[in-house]
Formats: sequence, structure tokens, C-alpha cells
Amino acid sequence: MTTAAAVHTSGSALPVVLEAVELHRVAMPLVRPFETSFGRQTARDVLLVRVLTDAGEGWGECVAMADPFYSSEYVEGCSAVIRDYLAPALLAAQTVRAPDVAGLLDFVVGHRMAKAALETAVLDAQLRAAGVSFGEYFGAVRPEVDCGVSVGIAPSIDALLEEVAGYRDEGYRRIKLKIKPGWDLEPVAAVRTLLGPDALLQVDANTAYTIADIDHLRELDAFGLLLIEQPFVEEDIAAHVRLARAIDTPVCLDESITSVGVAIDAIERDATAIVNIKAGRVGGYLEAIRIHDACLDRDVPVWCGGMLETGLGRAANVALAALPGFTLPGDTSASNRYFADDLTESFVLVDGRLAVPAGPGSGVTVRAELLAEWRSRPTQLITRV
Ligand code: NPQ
Ligand code: MG
Repeated sequence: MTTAAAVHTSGSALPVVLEAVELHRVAMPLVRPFETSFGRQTARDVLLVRVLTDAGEGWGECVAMADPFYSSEYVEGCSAVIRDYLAPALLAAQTVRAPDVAGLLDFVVGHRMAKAALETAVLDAQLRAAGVSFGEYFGAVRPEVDCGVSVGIAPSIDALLEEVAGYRDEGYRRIKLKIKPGWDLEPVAAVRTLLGPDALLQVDANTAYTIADIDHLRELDAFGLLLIEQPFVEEDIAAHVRLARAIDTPVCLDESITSVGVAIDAIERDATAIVNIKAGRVGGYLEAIRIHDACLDRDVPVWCGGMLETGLGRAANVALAALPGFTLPGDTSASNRYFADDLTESFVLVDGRLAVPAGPGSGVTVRAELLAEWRSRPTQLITRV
């Protein structure tokens, strides 16, 4: 028996008076290149938002990539829309509470990743001042979360097997393989043989296929996958309905799910049997919780996606993944999956799990010396006009 998570919107956090917004940019080298159907990344170009308030500071991480290849948003676009539209609107409102942020920013169409970073920073400031953790505020029901790992397209099957075996030995509870046309049945078959029939294994296509590939994708049914994630373009819910009818492997949407309304529509149409929740993609943690609640009501399992976050974004994801409906391991990997050293306290895998931070707000602290060392652009300060 589970109880629906309730956001503690009253009592636990007072509004804050917003005094300024800072935009920080860091370049973090990846421990190994990460290749997906949309390209190969060797570094993470991260935008961080810091809000300065009467009650203290708050931090939010923007999940947008350097290039608009996973989504239409990208780092420079997020930085510009925050500087020119979003931060000025919040600064004009002066007194803000995280649950009001989405409404205050609604006049800007889209730009959810940019909005999410700001909302998270405001929430972090409020909760730090109130002494309440993200986990408590979100309604976490467990002290640690089961973790999976996302494995990029490799140069060869042998290299893939070596990488997957390493993650298995580290204790990850689920493996996700990135696939694309020409890199699907063969790597999946090889990894299934390596891991054995009981290992949790899933695939992510990042929109690389079309409905002409349905017969081909049906061949994945032979490998007992947990799910196939986002095979078709984000706008095409109907194509995913057709695939779901044609194959046994559950279809799971990622890029397509941009709001709780879209999530409910996709579920009701049987386009998605499982939902990947990424707070950045849907405009923030509060919308992510609404999606979680809608899925829990409908018995649709959810799991927490990942966007190569630093410890800052990872902390919030781990807190989200502790809600009751997150019944599948997420892409909430340890810091060392991506980075040699993290921008905050490192997240370390223990028995295939990460601990939900217990401190106020995100519960982690940005390491000022590393922020300075990895800074890739001058910090921008936005104040009330
Ligand atoms: C996904 N994430 O589920 C994304 C895609 C992704 C962990 O597989 C830089 C920034 C590189 C964000 C590569 C995972 C990225 C990125 C892939 C997101 O679809
Ligand atoms: Mg995905």
C-alpha cells in the first residue's frame, strides 16, 4: 500500500525576497566520451543558476546540453532567456515562493529547462532557510534509491561488453543501452548473454527510428527488455501507439513527455506503459511530482531520467527518485560514472544505491574552488531594473 506523495506547500517554507540572479558556466570533462543517436559528447557544458535572497542563496542546475540535439533548448539559449525574460520577471515579483514560479514565468512559451533551473534555485533558497530537505518536501518514502546506468554507443561490441561488465561489477541494478539503426539487435543480444536472463536491461533510441522500423524493433522482443525508450520523434505520440500495439516490449516515453497533461494523454492513448521523468524537461520538480502522482494514480511505473547532472542536479534527482511511484531503477548514477571529481560532494554507489541527501534544500554544497577552476564563461549578474 502506498500513499500519494503530497508536496508540502504550506508551513514548511516561507517566501523569499529575490535580490539577484547569477548565471554560472562550467565545463566539466567526462571520464569517457558519451555517444548517443544524436551525437558524441566529451565534456559537459553546464549552466548553474544561483539566486540571492533575503533568506540566503539557492542553486539550480539547468539540464540543457551545449547543442539543441536532445531537445530544442541548449545552454546559450537558456542563458539568454533567463537573462532577458525569466529572471527579470521573477525579480519584478520580488517576493517569490517556488510553487508560484511557473505561473510567473508562464508568459514565456516553452523553455522548460531554463524555467526548471530557476524554480529549483528558488526552492533551494526557501528550503535551506526553513531547514527542510528536498526529499522531505517532495514526499520521499525511502532513504536511498536504486540506481541504473546509461551506456553509450561503443566503438565495438567488445568495448561495450567491457564497459557493461565494469558497471555490473560496480553494482548498478539496471543497464540501459543507447541504440540507433545499425547499433541495436547485435549489442543488445551480446549484453543479454553477458548479463544473463534475469538482469534488468533496457534500451534508449533518442528518437532515431521511424514507423518503417516497427518490424525491426519487434525483434527486440527476443531479449526480455524492461522497456524501449523514445524510438520516434517527440511530437509523434501516434507512432508510439502503433509500436506499442505491435511489440511486447513496453514503450517508455522520454522526450515526448513535456508536462503532466501530455503524460496523461500519452498514458490514456497507450503510447507509454512506463514514464521517464526528468524535472528539467517538464519545467521543474513540482511538475515532475505532478507527473509522478498522475502515473501513480494510473498504476504506471516511473523512473528518474538523467542529463549528466553535476552533484547539484543529481541531489535533486535522487530526492525525486525516492517518491513511491519510482519503482524502477533510474539513470541516477554515481558521480564517477561521468566525472573524475564532482562540483559538490560526490555521490557514491553503495550496494547499487545512492543515499537521498538529508541536509536542507538540495543538501549539497557547490565547491567554490572547483566552480572557479572549471568556469568557462564570466559569471553574469542579473539585478532588478
Ligand atoms: C536520455 N540521458 O535519457 C539522456 C540523453 C542525454 C543519461 O541517457 C550531455 C547532456 C549529454 C545531456 C547525452 C541519459 C547527454 C545528455 C545524452 C543527455 O535520453
Ligand atoms: Mg532518454
